Amino acid sequence: MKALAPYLKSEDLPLFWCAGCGNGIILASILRTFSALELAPKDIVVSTGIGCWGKADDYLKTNSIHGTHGRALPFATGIKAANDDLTVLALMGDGDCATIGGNHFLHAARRNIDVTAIVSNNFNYGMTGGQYSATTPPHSYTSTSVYGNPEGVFDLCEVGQAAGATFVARGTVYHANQLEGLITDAVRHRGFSLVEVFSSCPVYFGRYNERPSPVEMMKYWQSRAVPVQRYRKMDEDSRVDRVPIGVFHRDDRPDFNTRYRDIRARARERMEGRG
Ligand SMILES: Cc1ncc(C[n+]2csc(CCOP(=O)(O)OP(=O)(O)O)c2C)c(N)n1
Ligand code: SF4
Repeated sequence: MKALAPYLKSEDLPLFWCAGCGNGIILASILRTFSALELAPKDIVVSTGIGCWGKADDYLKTNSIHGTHGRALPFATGIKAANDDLTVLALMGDGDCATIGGNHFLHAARRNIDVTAIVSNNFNYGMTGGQYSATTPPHSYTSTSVYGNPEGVFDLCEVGQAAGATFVARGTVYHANQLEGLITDAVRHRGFSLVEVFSSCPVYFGRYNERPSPVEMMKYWQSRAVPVQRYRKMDEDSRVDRVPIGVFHRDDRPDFNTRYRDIRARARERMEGRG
C-alpha cells in the first residue's frame, strides 16, 4: 500500500464502486504498474470516459482528464501527440471503447499512437443501469434485452489487432497477478496497446445472467479462462465456453510520434534545400 501512496488519492476513498465490482482490482493493478515502473505521477496522464470505470481518475494523483463518453482516446491521442515524454493511458468501459467510442478505438489502433488503453469489459453499461453494449454476448440478458441480446458481438482483441494495435492482451479480474504483468508490458510497449479486462458487474450483468454474487463471477472467470497459447491448440469443440487470456499480439511497428518526427525532419530538410 505504501508503494502506491504517490499515485492513490486516498482521501477520496472508499471507492465509489459497488461491493464486488471488478474495477477496484483493475485500478490496483494499474497503480502497482506505476510503482513497478517507478513512474513519476507528474509524467503520467490518465484519460477517462464516462461510466463506472470512467470514475477511476477520481482516485489518482497523476494528471488526468475526465472527458466525454466514448472520447477518452481522442483526448489521449492529442495529449500524446503533443507531449511525447508523457506516459498516457486511456481507461474505458466496453460502452466507452467498443460502442459509442468504437470509431475512435479503430483509428487509435490504426494510427499506432503510443497510448495504453485499459478496457474494463463488464459486458454492459454499468453506470446507466445494465443496458447491452457491443461486447454483450449474443442471447445474454440485460436491462434492454430481457429475452436475450439479439445482436452480434465485437471481440475487442480481434478488432484491435485487425485495426493495427501493436500490443494486444486480455486478462480477467480473477487473474490479478497476471493482469498486473499485462498492464506493465502494455505501458512499457511503444505503440498502441490494448489490455482488455474481463470484469465483474455483479449488480447488473451478473444478476441478469445467474451470477449475482461477486464470488460466482470470480468462479466464472476462473473456470472459463485458458492461456491463449493453449487455446490456439484446442479444437473447436473444446473452445466452447472458454476464453483465451494472455498476450495475443505484439509487434514493433513504429508508433505515430516516431513516424511524425521522421516526416517533420524530411520536410525541414526539403524546405532548407537539402532534400
Ligand atoms: C454522449 C453520451 N451518451 C450517453 C451517455 C450516458 N451514459 C453515461 S455512462 C454510459 C454507459 C457506460 O458504460 P460503459 O462504458 O460500459 O462503462 P461502465 O459504466 O460499465 O463501467 C452511458 C450510455 C453519456 N454520458 N454521454
Ligand atoms: S454497476 Fe456494475 S460496473 Fe458499476 S460499480 Fe456497480 S458493479 Fe461496478
